[in-house]
Amino acid sequence: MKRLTIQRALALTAAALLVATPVLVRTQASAAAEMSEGVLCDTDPNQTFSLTARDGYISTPDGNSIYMWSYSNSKRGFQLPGPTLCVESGRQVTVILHNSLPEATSIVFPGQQGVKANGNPAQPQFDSGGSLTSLVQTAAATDGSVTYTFTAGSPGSYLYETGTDVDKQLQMGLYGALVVRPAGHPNQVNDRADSAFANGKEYVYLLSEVDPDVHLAVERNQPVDVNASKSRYFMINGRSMPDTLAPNNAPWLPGQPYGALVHIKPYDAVTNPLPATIHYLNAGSVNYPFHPHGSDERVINRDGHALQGGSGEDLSYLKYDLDVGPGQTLDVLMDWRDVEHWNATTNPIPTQLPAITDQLLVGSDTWFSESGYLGTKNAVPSNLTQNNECGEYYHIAHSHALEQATNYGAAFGGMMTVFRIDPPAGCVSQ
Ligand SMILES: [Cu+2]
Repeated sequence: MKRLTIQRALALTAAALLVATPVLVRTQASAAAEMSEGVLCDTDPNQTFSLTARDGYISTPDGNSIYMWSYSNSKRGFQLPGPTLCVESGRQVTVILHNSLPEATSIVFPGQQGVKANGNPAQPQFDSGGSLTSLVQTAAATDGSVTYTFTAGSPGSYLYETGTDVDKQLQMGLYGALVVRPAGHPNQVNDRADSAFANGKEYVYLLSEVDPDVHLAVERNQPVDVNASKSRYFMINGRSMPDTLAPNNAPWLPGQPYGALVHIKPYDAVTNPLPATIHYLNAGSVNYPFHPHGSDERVINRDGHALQGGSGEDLSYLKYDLDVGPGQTLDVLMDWRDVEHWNATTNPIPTQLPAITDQLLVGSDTWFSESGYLGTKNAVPSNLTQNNECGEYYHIAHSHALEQATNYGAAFGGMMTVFRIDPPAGCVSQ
């Protein structure tokens, strides 16, 4: 199976919205070795990155193909979003931008101080008539380049994005994530010890949107009216549901290398004490009220700064709906706690679960394991396909602006993914 179908996404979401029971999803775990889960960082010992602004295409789950502009690692091909750059706080960062696009472009680093462009202070650019042409020095069209340097600021996540013709170029895809890590503490979000996260359980959710009409006009070299723009696709890491569930580097999404499936085990004070972390970044033009089901998340950073008082008081807070504003970043810690400890023999769920056929939109397949117990996988009716590996749970997570949870208006899709919770012992297929 090359791709999760809309039908499955629909069934998944319907199940998640209607019943507080586990639903099923097929992951691509059996695929090639380079596929993975969680953040994929570009790193460099000298914190020097060479990016090329180039064009390419992304695919959407409804079969569309959209012309994009984006930053890529100069040694690799087109990708959306730009590479996730991971650096250490307090050290110099160098970003060399090469431009292969037909117009000038640039990068701004919101939240970073003392940015220089070709050794001069980064500053707005004006034409001879005094009109603003760019928020920062540019790389000229077709083959220009510019080098930006700065000292990486406080630990947390930041956007990097175009500072030139921003309404158009941001819509076209010129954005990426910058993760600044605390010096000496790569497994903490910020300098606070209580921001530690579990090894390998770090996720970036770079949220954005696409109006395909704008992209078609740019591809055809026609005039663009960004004021008339209406976005139709809403994405996490350049992908829309159900492509968000596919692993990193899924070969059928060559220009969209970053997945968005959170994959964890329940909190346990001894065996799994640390939470996962998710970095939410909004590269779009409207609020994205991102809404994970199943558990709150603890917001510990906003715009790259720890939420704490002047004396280090903890000002983090639990939130069920994360309102990520345009240009904003939120870093959260999340875990999943088996609060009820339901157990089929020692602590059974005190109600009769309705039959599968009463709960789901049943076609030739299903997501449901026929069991509400974590780690238990019951048989499904003979006409249905069992997609559950080991009785794992799935919780839907999506934009609660429901038009953003669509692919060109078709529910359910868009800015949506799932959080997968495996049984405490891990996932052993039954
Ligand atoms: Cu919801």
